[in-house]
Amino acid sequence: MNLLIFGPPGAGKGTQAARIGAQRGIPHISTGEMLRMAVESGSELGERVKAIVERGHLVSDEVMGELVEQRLAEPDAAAGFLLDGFPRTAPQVEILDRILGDDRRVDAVLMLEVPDEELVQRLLRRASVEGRPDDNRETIEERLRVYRARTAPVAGIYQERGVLRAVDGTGSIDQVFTRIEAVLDRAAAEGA
Ligand code: B4P
Repeated sequence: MNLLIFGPPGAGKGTQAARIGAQRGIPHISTGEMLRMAVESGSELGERVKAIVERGHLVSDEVMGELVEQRLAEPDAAAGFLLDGFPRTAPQVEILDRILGDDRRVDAVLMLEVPDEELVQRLLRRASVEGRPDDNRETIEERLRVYRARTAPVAGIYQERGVLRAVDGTGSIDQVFTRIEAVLDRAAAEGA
């Protein structure tokens, strides 16, 4: 299955994607993680994106498209993948369509729904545990603003294509995972 996981910052995308990927035997491809690794390694790409990510802004569609295209060309993604954090803008949807071409398509888009107050609490909690530079109150507000303005419209595109699957992202990590499994089993039964 070719899957996308979608939702606001702090909705649990990375958390759930790691489990889904392991359970279904498909690679979990997180664009946020790819960017953080580039920053940590001090590569030329890392130098270019560091300030953008730390301010909670979006890296350009062209750079993200190249990164995802290279990753999806690797052999482990041929039989299915779970993309986490991409596409994050309407132009990135078009880029993904082009990368997948006529032979591959997105089978289901999992959209995790969590109220804003809970998102902020989760990210502030993570800030105290992991110290990610983009997890501070000011940047979190900015990431939520960017999400509403630029990323939320992506859901409408996949809704129109009939592949969007909303999942309640509140409750424990196990509870959310159980809901996702049920949604994916249903999607598979419907021939996705
Ligand atoms: P991401 O890494 O995608 O950051 P995120 O939206 O915060 O999601 P993440 O997966 O890390 O967190 P999760 O919700 O799982 O992106 C980081 C940055 O990279 C972006 O701001 C942007 O600058 C850049 N970027 C990435 N992709 C891009 C693209 N395509 N185009 C342009 N720029 C791009 O979890 C959050 C916390 O909640 C965790 O601490 C987790 O433990 C906790 N949690 C999860 N589920 C929970 C639950 N059920 N109950 C309680 N806590 C829970």
